[in-house]
Amino acid sequence: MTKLDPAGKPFAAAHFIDGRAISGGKGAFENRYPATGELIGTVPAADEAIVDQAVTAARKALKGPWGKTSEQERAAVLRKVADGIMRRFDEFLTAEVMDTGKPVSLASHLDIPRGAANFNIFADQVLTLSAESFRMATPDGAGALNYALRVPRGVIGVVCPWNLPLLLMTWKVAPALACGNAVVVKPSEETPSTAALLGEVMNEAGVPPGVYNVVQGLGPDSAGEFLTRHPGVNGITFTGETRTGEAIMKAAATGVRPVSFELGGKNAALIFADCDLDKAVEGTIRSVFANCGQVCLGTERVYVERKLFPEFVARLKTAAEALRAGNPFDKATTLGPLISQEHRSKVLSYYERARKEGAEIVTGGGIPNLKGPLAQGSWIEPTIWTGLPETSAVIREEIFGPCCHVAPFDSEEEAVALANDSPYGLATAIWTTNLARAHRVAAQVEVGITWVNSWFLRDLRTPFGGSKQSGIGREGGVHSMEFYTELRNVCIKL
Ligand code: NAD
Ligand code: 6OD
Repeated sequence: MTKLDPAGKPFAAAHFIDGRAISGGKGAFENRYPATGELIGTVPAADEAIVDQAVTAARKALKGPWGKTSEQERAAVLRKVADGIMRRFDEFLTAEVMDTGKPVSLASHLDIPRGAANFNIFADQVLTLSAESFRMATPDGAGALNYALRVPRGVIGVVCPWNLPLLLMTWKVAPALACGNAVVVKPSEETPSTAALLGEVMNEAGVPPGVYNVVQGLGPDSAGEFLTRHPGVNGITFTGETRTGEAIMKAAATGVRPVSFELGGKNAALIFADCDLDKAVEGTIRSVFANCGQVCLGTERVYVERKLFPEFVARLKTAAEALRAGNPFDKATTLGPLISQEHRSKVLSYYERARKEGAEIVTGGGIPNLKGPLAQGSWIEPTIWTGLPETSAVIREEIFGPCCHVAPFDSEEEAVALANDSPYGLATAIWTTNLARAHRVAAQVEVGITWVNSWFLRDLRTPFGGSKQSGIGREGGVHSMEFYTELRNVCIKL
């Protein structure tokens, strides 16, 4: 047990198949606490046989009572799952913090409540789900009636990242189950625990065995690849890096399986001189540094109208330096570590690149000097640069760390052009008090999600997803239901 964990033994992650936690497969991988680097568990990695066992259990469940449930019955079960997460809040919180190192101040407000909220919103959605009908004329005058039936797709493969593990996994599992599918989840190898713990909650809520399954493992030549190329999987939903999405899309091509992808981003914030400065600084600090910058919607490019530029950079520096790194279980901690030493090396390589390319380092740029057990964790300084050319890899590539580059702009047109100059198109934050400008700019930025005077403010009924290389499809509200069901038209000659 780690010296920093006040809540007891971390949850031991395993596969969860047909209603039971099981181990086995091909070897195992380590689960480390990012704040200290301590080993907190050894997790079995699924081989092809384990993945096949999970997919077979899911197929069998679809043929059992689950396949005959009504929308009302499934909504009631989903609400029990939401209640189960809230009842075991502290266990989920400890497991998530131990896996990720994120501060409890964040996980207790975002990750765990959203895990429960995802089940409640899709319990609501499934009760109002409809499909169209059309009457048509026929030559004999009798006419015909068309109506569409909405049916579950079948077995959904759910491949998840490590940054918001419970939130992003349940964002897909909840609508998939609401629509009557069965799922096989592949959590990230960095964060195996909450998906396994959710298996216990599924049992407590009365979800039949085989409806919710979890296979642990890595990506290529491991559980991720075995799951996505398994012919018993009818659809794949994935959140993660764009390059991984390309590999999964190739796997899905065999058997022509549909995909829904939420991928990477290199998101811009546009700060106009007419903004409410306090709110713009506070919002930008959150969008750059929340979850130690490991949020796909996070800002890594900040563009500020020139006359506000010096003051905004100075305010951002002060606020970034006030972030408090420390024990994630301490409620006053506002900045956790990165997910792993490997990820820290990647982020540090961009810090080095920025230095070599002549960036002005406004703050940060290195590793903080933490004492005691934290000294072995994957900590990194929050970092702000200015002065790099827009062609720099630091400005073009997703870093996924607590850092941003700030550059000035002179006109609204220039701000829009800068925001759009990216292969990604996930999110933009616009800070202005000019409502006409807000509408004008929001209509021109090539992204799936635009926030005006806010960031990561989520109504779960709204379409969520990315343009360009940031994703395929939209999830959220009725859009999730579109992916997790198939429409079958019935034409009745009257
Ligand atoms: P990742 O792509 O490395 O891994 C995601 C998952 O895919 C893991 O479970 C991994 O094991 C699995 N995987 C890897 N290779 C695979 C393969 N060949 N076949 C099948 N599965 C494979 O992503 P990550 O590092 O876990 O997460 C960070 C990335 O996720 C960032 O790029 C971030 O922007 C993105 N992300 C996007 C969103 C969004 O909503 N658009 C949300 C969160 C994270
Ligand atoms: O809020 C959500 O539904 C969502 N998918 C958030 C994604 C955050 C990315 O890190």
